[in-house]
Amino acid sequence: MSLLIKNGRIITATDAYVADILVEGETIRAIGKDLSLHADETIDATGLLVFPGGIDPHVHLDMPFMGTFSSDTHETGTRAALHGGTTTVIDFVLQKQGHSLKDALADWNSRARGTAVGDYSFHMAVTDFNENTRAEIKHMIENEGITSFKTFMAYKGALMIDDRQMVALMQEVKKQGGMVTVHATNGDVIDYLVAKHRAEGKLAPLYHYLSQPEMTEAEASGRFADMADYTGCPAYIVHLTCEGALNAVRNATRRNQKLFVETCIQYLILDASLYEDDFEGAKWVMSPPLREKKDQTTLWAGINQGLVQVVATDHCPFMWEQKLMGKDDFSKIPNGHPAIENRLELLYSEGVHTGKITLNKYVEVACTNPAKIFGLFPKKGTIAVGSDADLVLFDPTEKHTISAKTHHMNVDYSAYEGWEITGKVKTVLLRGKVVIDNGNCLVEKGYGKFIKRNKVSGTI
Ligand code: DUC
Ligand code: ZN
Ligand code: ZN
Ligand code: ZN
Repeated sequence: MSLLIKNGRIITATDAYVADILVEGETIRAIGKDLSLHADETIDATGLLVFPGGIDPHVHLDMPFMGTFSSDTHETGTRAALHGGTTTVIDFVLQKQGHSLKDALADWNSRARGTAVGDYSFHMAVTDFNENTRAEIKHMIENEGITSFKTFMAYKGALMIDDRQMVALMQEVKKQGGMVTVHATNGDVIDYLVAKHRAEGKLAPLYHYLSQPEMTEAEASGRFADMADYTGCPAYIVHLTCEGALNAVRNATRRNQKLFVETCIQYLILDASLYEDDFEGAKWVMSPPLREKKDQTTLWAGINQGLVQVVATDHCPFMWEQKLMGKDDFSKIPNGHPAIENRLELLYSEGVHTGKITLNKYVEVACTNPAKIFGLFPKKGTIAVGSDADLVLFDPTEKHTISAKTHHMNVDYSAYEGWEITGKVKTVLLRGKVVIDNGNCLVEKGYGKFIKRNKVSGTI
């Protein structure tokens, strides 16, 4: 089966030019001007931009968390991702403290295999690093294609590891050719502030925000960077939100360290004023919380300076009824918000359309860098001969409005309800097949494949 995409404006992290793309089977066979090759089907992309399929390296699908499960399954979450132009996601397997990584992986495989609609991979969250876990790291990297290991410096008692475990994990992961990633906030300080606010009867969502001040993130980011530098382990900070944390990273770049930074779309475009409005603010209760306008400015600048390499989502949706678990106590509101479907269109509309970032930068942070950093490149993350034909045909002028009434995520509200967007995903190809056409999903559950990742070098 072959497919010719004619006359689209191809955008990669470095180039922008009008050309044709010949897709044969699952991969790109040729790219060129006015290709006069035979194809079984032709798509006219005149006037459209052609991006590589988006890669969201930070999503939580069907995840047990805070006494419930995130509401998107691997089926609904990856299908919604495809609607929004994201063809590959990296989801998190959570080790249970006292149990093995192997058991955790089996658990996630049983829910994702044969269910996902879009392609996916896993990070392994190490929540209990001991001699048994140590022996499993090599197996994960060499045999399972899982080359990144997530850690939490918060959520004590469930997910958090201490610094002793962190340094030991980093040494082992470095030895085996992997990367350590981190949720970098100071869990002890946060736990103290949560307890203090609760004791004072301050129970509204606003106090979720006030229990995680910028300092808690800046301190942990700096501490993590120092440990990574000491061990020489390639490292990655997920969902960095604020100026203080980015300044800690600036210090790390001075010593030429292999440290990458991800922010998420919400931290670029939403701010903490959303918490002022009674319980409605629960829609944006996530960790870390939304920050200030000055932090948005810092993050956009960080993207342009190359200090922030990735824009992800931390997609972790909960139904409104689940959010209501915390209606009398902010500390019981499940943390997370839905964005897997909206990331690319929001980043285009708020970033490229407003002139904050270039089209090339857009592709770099949403597609190419996640692929390079996490060992998916050049199979994924770019438009090149031999790469998977994961492509997004995008109309840069079409306007539309985000709403829970029309989104495809399994969640009954939108964190961006009523947002007017310029630019729309029209057609999406995943491994050579048209999976989304004008709002319709053309493949069934099970089309998505688990993608084994390569070892990481810590360079891009
Ligand atoms: N933060 C969230 O908001 N949700 C999932 C986990 C996390 O760290
Ligand atoms: Zn849609
Ligand atoms: Zn996190
Ligand atoms: Zn997360």
